[in-house]
Amino acid sequence: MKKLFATLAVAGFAASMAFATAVRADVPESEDPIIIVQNNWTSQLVLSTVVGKVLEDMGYTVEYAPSDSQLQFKAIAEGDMDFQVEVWEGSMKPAFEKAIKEDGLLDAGTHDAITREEWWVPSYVADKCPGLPDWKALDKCAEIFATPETAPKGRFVGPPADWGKHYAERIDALKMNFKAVNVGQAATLWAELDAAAAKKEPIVLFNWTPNFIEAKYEGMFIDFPDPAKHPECKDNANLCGAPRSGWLKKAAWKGFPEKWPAAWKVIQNVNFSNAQIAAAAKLVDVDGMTTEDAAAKWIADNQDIIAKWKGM
Ligand code: TMO
Repeated sequence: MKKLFATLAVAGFAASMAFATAVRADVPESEDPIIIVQNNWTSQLVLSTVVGKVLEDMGYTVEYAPSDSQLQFKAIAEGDMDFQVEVWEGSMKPAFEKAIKEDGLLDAGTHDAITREEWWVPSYVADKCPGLPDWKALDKCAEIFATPETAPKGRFVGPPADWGKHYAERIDALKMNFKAVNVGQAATLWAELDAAAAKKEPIVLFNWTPNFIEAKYEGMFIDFPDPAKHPECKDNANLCGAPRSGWLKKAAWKGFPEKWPAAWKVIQNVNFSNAQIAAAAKLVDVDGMTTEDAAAKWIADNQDIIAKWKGM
């Protein structure tokens, strides 16, 4: 009897050890680095660092790699990189969906945030151009947006090329009186906007929401034909604007769930709202923090949310 008890006790002890091992020593399930993609706009940089810090805190090795917004999806599908935190419908849907279909990229879930990426004007422009935000009204006023480079056509200040938007093609398809002049990086968009706003000069530029701009300037997106109401835009997207209520998703390498199961749970749970994304961008673009400091502050301010991601 004594012996049986001792045997049971040992078995029980061994079982509880095994349980403790399962909970703790399993993470990280692999020491290989989880490579998180960094793109070239602020909220993505801050929030990818937030996710990286959370995974590091769990014991994972994290590395960051810059990538192009269009080419990244195939690269993630092929395992060159493992996770991308902000996939925007308005600019990335075709490349994202192609990589899912052809290369086995994983859709790692949808954020609560509702997004829009579109031509945008600060509010004072509406006084100089009646009928906004309708695109035809904008087109009638094209000349007030002209610069020496584009006159007599209006200048549209377009995004960096890798955001995948071909506004020259939309301008052609809709026979608009504009010329697209693309910037090389996001900071140039905001420099152009600041310079124009200081003198209340007309400007129309690429912008998106959620973004820090909404904390700094009032303005409006231009309403192009709504793709939700124009089926012909399925065949020729250039005849329509971007989706007015777009999704925001996450993308991951197909081997992620098996290689790092606990991290996979976390990245599936990662879910940002419009306000959280705008706030992340504002910490850097308005408050002047570094990406690193902004991510640390975001984490300090959102402990309850991070506990939820971890299933705690
Ligand atoms: C992809 N972006 C949010 C910059 O439009």
